[in-house]
Amino acid sequence: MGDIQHSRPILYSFRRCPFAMRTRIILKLSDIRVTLREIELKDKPDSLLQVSPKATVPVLVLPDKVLEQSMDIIFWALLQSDTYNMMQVWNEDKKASFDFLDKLDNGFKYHLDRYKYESRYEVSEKNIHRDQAMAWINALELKLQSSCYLSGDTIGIFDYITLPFIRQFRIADPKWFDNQALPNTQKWLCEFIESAIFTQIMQKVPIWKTTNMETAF
Ligand SMILES: N[C@@H](CCC(=O)N[C@@H](CS)C(=O)NCC(=O)O)C(=O)O
Repeated sequence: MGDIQHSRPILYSFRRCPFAMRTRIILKLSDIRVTLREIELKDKPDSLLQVSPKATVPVLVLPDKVLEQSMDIIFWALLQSDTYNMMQVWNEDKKASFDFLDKLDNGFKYHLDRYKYESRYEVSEKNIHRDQAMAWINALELKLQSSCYLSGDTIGIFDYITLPFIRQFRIADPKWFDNQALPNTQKWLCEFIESAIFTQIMQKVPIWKTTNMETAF
């Protein structure tokens, strides 16, 4: 909480949403201050629906435009200030980068939802989706065998956009995940969960719609 500056961009966010998490990480690392409006997915505020009828989070409201996709917010933030030079590795092979993103946001996320939210989908297919998702994690494990991070020797954009989803995958069945032969992925995820940036972006904040309390983030 803190002194809210209304000239700041407004970020509609949901604490546990991996898309919103990755956006908050990059905003924080770019040192961009926003006014955070925490939402509940089941009870979205009208003002969010007005600026973004598709009604997913995150959404960033800027003076001249509304950014409705997590990666658009991330690219915008890194264009303002890329203190850790994160776009360099992204731009090295843009086609491969967008390919990676597609495998994460469409391929992996599809199976993750069907594994994690089994009550919404076919229960009998839960493990099929878990195994499909694992095929991609195994590819990450190989990559993490040859370099400390997905982005190379230092943590960067590929790690930050991916880690919140791997965390969610683990949470679906932590015991099972911890028993898999994924030493590099487990270490990488553990380091993230114990990091200062994770603590900062996961602080509990009041729901804006019900409390009228915005958060300086
Ligand atoms: N492609 C979007 C996906 C965002 C998304 O699907 N967010 C979920 C929460 S994790 C959401 O808002 N879902 C709407 C709902 O459940 O009503 C992005 O990258 O921002």
